[in-house]
This record gives sequence, structure tokens and C-alpha cells, in this order.
Amino acid sequence: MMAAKRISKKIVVLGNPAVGKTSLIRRFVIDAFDDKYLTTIGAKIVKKEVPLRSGGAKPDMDVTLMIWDIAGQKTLGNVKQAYYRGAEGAMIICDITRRETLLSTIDWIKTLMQVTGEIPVVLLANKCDLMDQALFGDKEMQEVSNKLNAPFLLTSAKDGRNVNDAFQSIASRMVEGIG
Ligand code: G3D
Ligand code: MG
Repeated sequence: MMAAKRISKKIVVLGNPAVGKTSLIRRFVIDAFDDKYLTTIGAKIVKKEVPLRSGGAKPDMDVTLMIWDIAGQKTLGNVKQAYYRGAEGAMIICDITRRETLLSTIDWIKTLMQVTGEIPVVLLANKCDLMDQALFGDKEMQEVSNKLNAPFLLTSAKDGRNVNDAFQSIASRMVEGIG
């Protein structure tokens, strides 16, 4: 059996303040870089390897995700271009309890793609453990998902629902080169 091919990919995690970006990354990542990797552009970078196994249909791959998190509570306007540069995939997060966070996702992705061009994106509606407080549902998610050409998942950094699947999804889309 051939060894899995190893590749490394930068992804950026985007979305309005307090949607749960850092919490989702923490839930997913075990192997975190030290805080000294906080860059001068205000990004915290952690890495995690994601195994992609197709059961023989395609070659196995181990994708090391270099996951860039926005440090602090930066908004779209003051995220530096260097944060986006070189990104090969993006996770865009909104919070089901705040409707404006869903609408903002389109602006985040536009700004990103002005720097990166078309890259694979996954849309996450986080805090799905708070479904009783949801201010939008699948229909609105589907509309934004279509606009962004990105699949969407309901996630919870609190109970862990779909967190692994979300990172698996972006990893496999990047490897398949789906724009
Ligand atoms: P950010 O990195 O996008 O700014 P954070 O967001 O990860 O810092 O999360 C912001 C707040 O939302 C935190 O609460 C965090 O605990 C909470 N949160 C994140 N994800 C979830 C989730 O899936 N479910 C619930 N219920 N809460 C979540 P605090 O109170 O610490 O500010
Ligand atoms: Mg954060």
C-alpha cells in the first residue's frame, strides 16, 4: 500500500466578532502552536492534520491545515490583506442567534476573494445548540450558500456537532480544487 501523500494548505476562518471562530478552532485542534506564532498582522495560526481516505477511489492524502484565526475582535474593515494572502480555502462562520452575521458572510467572502481569487469555501451556522433562539433557518442558509457557492453545515463549538465534518469538508474541497 502506498503511503498517503502529504500536503499543507492555508485556510482562513472568517466572520463577525463573537460568532464562534476561535471556539470552533479550539474544538477541532489538539496540536496548537504556541502564542509566539501570533503574527504581527494579528493572526493566530494553528495547525492540524486531516486524513482524507477515499477507500481506494482516489489516492489517500494527509492535509495539514494551517488555520488562521483573527486575533482580537477585528471587523471586516480592519483585517489586513496579509491575513488573506495565500489562503487556499475559507470557513465563513455566522451565528444562528444573530441575523446580521449571516448577511455579513457575503461581504467577508467578497473581500477575501479580491485578494485570493476564487477559492473553496464552507459556510457554517454556529451555535446550533441554541436552536430555540435561532433567528434564521435552512431556507436563508441555503440562499446564502448558493450565492457563495459553498456548502453549509450547522455546527456547535459547544457540543461539537459537525465540527470535524466542517474541517474535513474544506480539506477535501481544497484537494479537489472546487472553487
Ligand atoms: P469569535 O472568535 O468568532 O470572536 P468566540 O468567537 O469563539 O470567541 O466565541 C464568542 C462567544 O460565543 C463565547 O462566549 C463562546 O463561548 C460562545 N460560543 C462559541 N461557539 C458557541 C456555540 O457553538 N454555542 C454556544 N452556545 N456558544 C458558543 P463568551 O461568553 O465566552 O463570550
Ligand atoms: Mg476569536
